[in-house]
Amino acid sequence: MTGIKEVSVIGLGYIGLPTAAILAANGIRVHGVDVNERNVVAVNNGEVPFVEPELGDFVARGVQAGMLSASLENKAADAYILAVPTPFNDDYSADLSYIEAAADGIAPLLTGDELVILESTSPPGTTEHLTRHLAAARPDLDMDQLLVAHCPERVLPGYVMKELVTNDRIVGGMTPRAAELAKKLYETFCKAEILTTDAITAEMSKLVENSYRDVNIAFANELSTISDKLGINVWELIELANHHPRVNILQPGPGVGGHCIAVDPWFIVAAAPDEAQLIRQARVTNDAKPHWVITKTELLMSKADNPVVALLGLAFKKNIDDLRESPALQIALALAKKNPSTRFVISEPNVEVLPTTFAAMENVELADPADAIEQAGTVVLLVDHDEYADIQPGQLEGKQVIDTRGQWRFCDQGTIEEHEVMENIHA
Ligand code: SAJ
Repeated sequence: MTGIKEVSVIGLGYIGLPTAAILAANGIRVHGVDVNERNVVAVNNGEVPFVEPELGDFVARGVQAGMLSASLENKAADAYILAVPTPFNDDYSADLSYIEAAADGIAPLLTGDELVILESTSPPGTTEHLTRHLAAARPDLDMDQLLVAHCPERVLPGYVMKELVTNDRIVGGMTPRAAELAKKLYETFCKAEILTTDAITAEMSKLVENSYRDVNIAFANELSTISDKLGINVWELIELANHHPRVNILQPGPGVGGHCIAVDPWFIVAAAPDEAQLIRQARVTNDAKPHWVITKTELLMSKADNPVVALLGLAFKKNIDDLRESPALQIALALAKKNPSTRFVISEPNVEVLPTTFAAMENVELADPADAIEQAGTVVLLVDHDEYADIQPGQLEGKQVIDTRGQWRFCDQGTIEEHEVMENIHA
């Protein structure tokens, strides 16, 4: 038992809402707070304002059982979980204004011995900054009693409700007591190992995990451009190299999207600019990949018999509807803008209309994948959605093709210039 009966979760987004819902399912009364009225209304109706498998059931059950509610206003609780965004500024330093605003919201409610947990991915030192911010807002309180901890989220979008239970967690306390109490709270739903440490190590561990992945993807993306130059099929190359027992190269793609892997490494760079050379270069390499795909596509377009271009996928990764920070979207927008007289037929099976960023463009339309391919002389696969797995070599015959994800192994991303679909190459 934690002694914690009521928790307030500030920020009902991709992390806050699943955390609120799973706590509610495990006997904790949860009050969610969000600045967006749409989110608040949705939650109180037992609905989820975004796509995340299984979350809808949890929210509906929590609300029905009277264990989960939401509002625009903060409410006093035994523990507060802050799950608000930490975007970066133009100079790549972190924008802590959302954390500060959340702290300002709860400060008047504190009595002095509550647990305050920061879940937002944050630069090293942020939990301490939060503690000082609360202390400055409430000079009347004895801050030694206040228990502040950092417990970074590590769940993969699309698998959040499972990974909340099965992923190991790191809990870093400003004091050992804060870490222990936070650990007890997470034990109510997390069945994996919960490891305690200090706050700054927990902050760094989260950033390091995502940077590790970013560096590995940058290596794969660099291999894809090297392979292109040397006329090697990068997918086959990586598959072969990964047969070594100690090699595990990730997959190249059109770039790295999402709100985590493309952001978090910058927090390390900002904290240690002279030392974080490799981490910075990985960001630069991955950010350059969409431009490489754009150039490559334009080259293919100039060789195609038919001027229409099919772009397959806009999401930042497979089988999700999330278009934010998506390299596929970035590529599609840039191509359509740079080539106003070319018609782009776009497929994205997870959305019903094109995003408003395309609104002023008359040369784009949404279509299903088979239609898009049939109409086009150039086909660019940007996301490896399941819907594209069945596309047959025959459908691409005679077309210029670039497969940025290696979904169609019969296509060799490396030698696009002389590209003709190589039917039956693996037959
Ligand atoms: N990608 C590649 N090649 C790969 C793997 C991914 O190009 O081999 C691209 C994806 O297409 C996507 C981007 O990288 O554009 C990020 O996708 P992802 O699936 O690697 O990660 P996210 O951003 O969905 O979630 C990550 C996860 N972190 C790690 O795996 C270390 C997740 O566990 C974190 O909770 C999440 O970041 C977060 O919120 O920080």
